Amino acid sequence: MTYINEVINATKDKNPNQPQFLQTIEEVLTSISPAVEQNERVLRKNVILERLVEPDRQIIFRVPWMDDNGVYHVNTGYRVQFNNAIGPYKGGLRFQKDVNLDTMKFLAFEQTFKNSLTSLPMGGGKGGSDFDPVGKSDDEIMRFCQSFMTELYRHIGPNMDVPAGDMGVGGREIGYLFGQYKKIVGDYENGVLTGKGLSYGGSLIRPEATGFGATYFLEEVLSRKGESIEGKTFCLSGFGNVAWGAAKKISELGGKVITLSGPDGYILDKDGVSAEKVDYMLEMRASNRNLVKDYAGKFGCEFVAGAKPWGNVKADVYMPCARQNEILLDDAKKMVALGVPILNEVSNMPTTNEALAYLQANGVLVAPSKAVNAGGVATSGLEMSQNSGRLSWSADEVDRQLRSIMKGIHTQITDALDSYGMEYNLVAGANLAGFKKVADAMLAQGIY
Ligand code: 2IT
Repeated sequence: MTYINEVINATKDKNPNQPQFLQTIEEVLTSISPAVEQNERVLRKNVILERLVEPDRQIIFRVPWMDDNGVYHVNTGYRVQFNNAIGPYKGGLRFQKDVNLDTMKFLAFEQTFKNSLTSLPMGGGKGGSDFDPVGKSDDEIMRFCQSFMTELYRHIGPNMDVPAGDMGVGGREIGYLFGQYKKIVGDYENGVLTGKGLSYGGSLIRPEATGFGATYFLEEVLSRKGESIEGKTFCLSGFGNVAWGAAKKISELGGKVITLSGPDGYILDKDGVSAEKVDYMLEMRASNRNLVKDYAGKFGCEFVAGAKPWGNVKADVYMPCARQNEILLDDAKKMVALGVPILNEVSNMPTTNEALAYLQANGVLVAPSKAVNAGGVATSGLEMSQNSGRLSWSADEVDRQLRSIMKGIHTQITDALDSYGMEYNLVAGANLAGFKKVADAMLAQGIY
């Protein structure tokens, strides 16, 4: 049995109830086989793959909080510190009702490779809670964040572990989390969290960064074919922060976003989501209703209940911006039948492994999320740099660096593929490039 298969099998035996974690392990490890085969003796001796699939630390804690009626509740909090070979643990916090340890481990593992691709010194971590923010009042959100931080503070720090937002955690939540951290710790260490408000150490362009970066990455992919965003149609899912940034940049560059989605279904806006419609997405998120049909009500377009756009709406590019595993094998089949040529994954792991294999076998160009959405965490890295230097850069400066980082990620991928004599496969290339830096750092630092 190959080294990779041994490690995949052992990981399966050890984590039988963690399908999402196993999904990403299988996807990543199988695609780095050219690198592993080339250096197998050294990697084996140093148990690199075994160490790569075992988180450094998994913290699980109780989060009690009081609702507005004086009733107490208890949720579970998590922080998985996966790998700090190349820098302090870095990654978002997700508040969503179906979050569990499996979700946290898959996200933290992905984050390790993604952060490596940004070229900035950040290790991989992820955290969150099964707290459901939908329908909660502002005061309830604040009390939950305070309770969450009352435990988390002892595990994080500007040089140790730097959380940020993810689903259910935006600027408001980061503000409450930071306030509580500062109250407990005393020092004004604003580099402990990213995604902060501008008045207390946040970075311009961080809110837009994931969606902007995803669009810049796509520009690199398209430019290889002599194409651009202009005149193309896009199906997006979600309507949160990430979809908002993408819609804003795509419409600025002359593309047309024709779908958004929510847990209730999707909207089809043939005129395109642009200008004030993009701004309205922010209101939809702030309302805490979590319904996309509000958009159709406001702008008078079509709303399709209980469905996703995948395979139902034809477009030049699909950009899932909602959550993991939203494109299943059936969706992939319909997508191929419709003739959609490009899948630019923005949400983390939006495609199942079966769907991914089908798309790639049928000529769909898939750009993987760990490259495409890396602009979010990269700009968090730029926020950390500004905090360390006690500086704040202009929007143009941050945007320029973000663009150059996204271009650099694409170059790293093509360089990695070239070095193994492989054709243009962005999924394999991203994993190979992400792996190389982390593995080199682990080898250099010895077994610990
Ligand atoms: O999935 C992600 O990369 C994020 N949620 C952003 C993490 C960060 O630290 O900015």
